[in-house]
Amino acid sequence: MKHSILILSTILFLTACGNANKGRSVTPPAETPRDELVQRLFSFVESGQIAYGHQDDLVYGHSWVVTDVENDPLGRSDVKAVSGAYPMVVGFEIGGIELGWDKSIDKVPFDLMRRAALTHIERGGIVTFSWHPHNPFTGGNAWDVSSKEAVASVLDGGEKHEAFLDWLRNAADFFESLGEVAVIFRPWHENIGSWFWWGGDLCTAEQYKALYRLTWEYFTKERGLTNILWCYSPNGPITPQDYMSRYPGDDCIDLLGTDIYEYPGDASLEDARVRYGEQVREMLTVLTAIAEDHSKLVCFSETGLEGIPDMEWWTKTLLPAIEDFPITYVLTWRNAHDMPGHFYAPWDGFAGAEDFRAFAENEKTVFLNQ
Ligand code: BMA
Repeated sequence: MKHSILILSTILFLTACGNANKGRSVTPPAETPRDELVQRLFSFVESGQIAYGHQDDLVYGHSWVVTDVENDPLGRSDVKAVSGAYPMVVGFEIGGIELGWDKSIDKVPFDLMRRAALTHIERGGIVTFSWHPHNPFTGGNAWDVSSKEAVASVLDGGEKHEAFLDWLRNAADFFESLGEVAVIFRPWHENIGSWFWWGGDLCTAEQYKALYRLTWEYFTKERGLTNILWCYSPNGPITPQDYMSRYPGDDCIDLLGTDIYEYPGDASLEDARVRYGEQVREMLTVLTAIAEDHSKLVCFSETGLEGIPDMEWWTKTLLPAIEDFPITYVLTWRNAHDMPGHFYAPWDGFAGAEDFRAFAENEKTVFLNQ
């Protein structure tokens, strides 16, 4: 671990300052919101801690939803109701923005999302955005994998290229509207599996990389959106070769992530717990090694056990799986207010809340006390 920390200590200025400063061993002052966010993330690694994150935490929970877009104080949170603190990281989903919708695919008004993101940052928290854009070729949703032409069609020279640039413009407009704050963005995630139109069997590695780079170049070069930390987050567990096979490049990626869920299926909870622990440790070992080689930070970008039937999931499954790795944060998925069984964090009245409190109080984890 000491070794990892030493190597990771070089990441900060490599990421924040680019290669010009390669070899220096002092931390530069944070000059931009982006530098500051890199330093925040790095500080968790340095102290051997892992920030906790929850998707859509401030805009709805298991049995409530914010309806007053403009005036709600955004003080409610399932995580806070149980642990007394907000998650340090809050994730938001911008699917639907590409079509100019005023609400996301998870029915969160974008005006509310913007206000919640800025409120969370103002309170001292960190914000990450995911994106499940519609299929630009078929008109279906992100999960429409009926055509292998979708990715090719949006690349330069493809028949949907111009229309796709409009989609990117809509997404970039949203990020621009956040103002001078730094956030994490992890588009084109879970790309080794084949359940999204940009998945492993749906395009070649070169096409995938071109899609990611087109997005990054449009945001950074065309639009000057330089306060975004870009996360690459394939589904895991996969081999290092598979992970790197579609890696868009060191110049455009800041954070290496992975999405792994616990799926008990027909297995007993005990077997599922063991399998999940092995998968997560295997993948975080891979990520840590790649991160050292490429001077990047690591996050566990999505995880969870739907409905949390395991009353000790937090301290006996998740924590042991992640605690030995220098990851900046772990994010569990959303507590849908309109799907009672679709939750990945506890809520007020949930039977397994005690174990989550122990997780929150553990010295390894970082929450936002406000
Ligand atoms: C999935 C589910 C869906 C949701 C999607 C995007 O995992 O939670 O209900 O629409 O993520 O947030």
